[in-house]
Amino acid sequence: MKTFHNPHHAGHAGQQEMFRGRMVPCHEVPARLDFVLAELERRPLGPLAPPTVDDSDLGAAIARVHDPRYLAFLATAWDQWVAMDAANAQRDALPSVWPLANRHGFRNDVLPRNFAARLGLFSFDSGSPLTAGTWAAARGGAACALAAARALANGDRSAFALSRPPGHHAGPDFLGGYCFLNNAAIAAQALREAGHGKVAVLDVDYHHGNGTQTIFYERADVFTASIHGDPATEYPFFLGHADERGAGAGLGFNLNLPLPRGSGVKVWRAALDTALQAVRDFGASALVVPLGLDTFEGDPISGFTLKTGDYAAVGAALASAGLPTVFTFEGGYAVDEVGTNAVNLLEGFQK
Ligand code: SP5
Ligand code: ZN
Repeated sequence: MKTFHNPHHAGHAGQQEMFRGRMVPCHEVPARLDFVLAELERRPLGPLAPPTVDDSDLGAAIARVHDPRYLAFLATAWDQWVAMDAANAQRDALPSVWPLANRHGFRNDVLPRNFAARLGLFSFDSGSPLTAGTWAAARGGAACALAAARALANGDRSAFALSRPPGHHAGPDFLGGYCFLNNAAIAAQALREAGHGKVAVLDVDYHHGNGTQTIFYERADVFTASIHGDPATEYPFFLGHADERGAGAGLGFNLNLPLPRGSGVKVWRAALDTALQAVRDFGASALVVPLGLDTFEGDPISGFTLKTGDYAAVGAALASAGLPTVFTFEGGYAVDEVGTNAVNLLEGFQK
């Protein structure tokens, strides 16, 4: 399979995230991607290249899944942050105030004149620093997703969008969970437009793909499934429960498979079989897999116990769906092992 890697990823390098009342070093660091690249050099899956998509195509593909007001904010957020105070150029932007969306009549139709308020309006956590290079990196990641979808349209069986920042927590008009643009959703939408009538997204990151779920929640043409830590105890907490099945025309086209923290490979693989059966029943002709490796036992912020030796079989199980497949790189914070685990899975898929 071809791998598209994002040459702008390292420009997004947050310093710190908020955790339990303190600022701690970011988990989502450039070295994550470098470890995957290094492993791909040792064990190539196929050609490796930066994405070549033209700027206006890319802008259009992004605008198919994100709101214009959010994109206008994100494109200039860094400049707005620095305009607020020149000293901000040395610091990342993090939100500290949020509307209670859909509750108590809080408004989200009025764009606040204060930057901190705008940042809060378009985000849901204080763990996702916005830096000078964030927009270029996020756009480069989206370009990888679009290039991967196009590779499938040109007949490739699979493609890997090796991008960071990750994407599956980013919604139509919100960032969070280290994510800014939803690469998996961009790939899924591009596959729809390339002629696939039904596309499935099967999210295997430890965390619920709340952004992707939200983007497609009322649609019957994109089936979304996610296997993740139970939001009753695990991030992102406010979405990802089993009773969220879609709405309107999309009712029945979202499947959440929350598992207790501490779950091991046996339970996880059973959930994967359930999700794969649902993808078959849906009748998708293409698949997008938001590929998080934070199900790994050594992950510092997650709670499943999959082992390095388990991932090849996960890849083989995903291949058993028999569908053209785009993988997007999502979480996985055991930096030293993330490359081995990712390539194990992708090799298992390709065998
Ligand atoms: C893409 C992705 O995997 N995003 C995950 C975002 C998780 N952010 C919240 C992390 C909270 C960390 N808490 C555990 C720290 C233990 N030392
Ligand atoms: Zn994750």
